[in-house]
Amino acid sequence: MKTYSTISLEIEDGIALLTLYRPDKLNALNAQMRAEIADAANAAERGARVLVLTGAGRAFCAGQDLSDAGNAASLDLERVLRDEYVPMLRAVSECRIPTIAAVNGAAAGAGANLALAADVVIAAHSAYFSQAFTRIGLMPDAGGTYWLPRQMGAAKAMGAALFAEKIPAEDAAAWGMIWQAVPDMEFDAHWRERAAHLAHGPTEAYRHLKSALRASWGNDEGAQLDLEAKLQGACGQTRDFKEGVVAFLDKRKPKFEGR
Ligand code: LHQ
Repeated sequence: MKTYSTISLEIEDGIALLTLYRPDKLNALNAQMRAEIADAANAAERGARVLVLTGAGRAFCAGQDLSDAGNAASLDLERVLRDEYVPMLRAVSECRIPTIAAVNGAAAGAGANLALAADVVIAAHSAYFSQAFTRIGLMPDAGGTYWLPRQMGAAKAMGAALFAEKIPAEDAAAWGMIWQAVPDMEFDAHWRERAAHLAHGPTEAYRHLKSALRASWGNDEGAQLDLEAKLQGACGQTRDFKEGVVAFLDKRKPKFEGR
């Protein structure tokens, strides 16, 4: 397994666990970390059946490292976003296996939006999300203007972006921004159980449902029905579908192999 300097990646029992590992900086993103996250997400896609992103220490990720290269204000933001953030975000959002962001603490700026790039966000009750950007004179980036209105509606998205307040995990869940907020004591066991569930699921069906749900934003009903037919046709060719039906008829739990 490759070693990284700003993250760790462990793959076990079909679960790839990517831990952001700069705890003294609240896992703020520097250039090295962006490249390593992209690389690790690609490796996870090849070697696991689910990818989990989490943070070491008390935060998930505090967004752009504002002390990077001396001072983030001297960065060419457009270049950094295009060349470094986009590949990282797309490696997560377009990952062919299910992705979970296990948000253990603060998720601010690009750190919040990195979490939103995952398929499922599970947050500890003590965690929070902040579109911190306007506090430093920026607008949301790293996919925030794409995901926020889609996940929690235009009104909440606009408020979150303009006020840049901390949104507690439970509010984030109530507003539809994330999948679930769970008590701190249960958080670790909970996301591990969810990850194991997906790691033993019908991986091809997950892959197709992800692309269908994503495509729905740009499709009309007819196009979407057509896409569903095509992708369900592909699901129907898998061993997991056959196993699912046989297991149902045998009244037992299916044993999915992910193909
Ligand atoms: C940090 C950071 C950090 C460096 C905490 N950087 N050290 C994209 C393109 C390119 C450039 C521009 O930006 C973007 C997108 C973005 O992400 S912009 C938004 C960047 N992020 C932020 O503005 C959030 C900054 N951080 C905070 O507001 C706070 O740290 C939060 C609210 C996350 C947590 O507050 P506290 O729990 O009170 O912790 P703290 O502020 O004391 O931080 C602990 C340490 O972590 C501290 O270092 P120190 O040496 O004093 O212990 C901070 O300086 C460091 N840290 N965030 N983004």
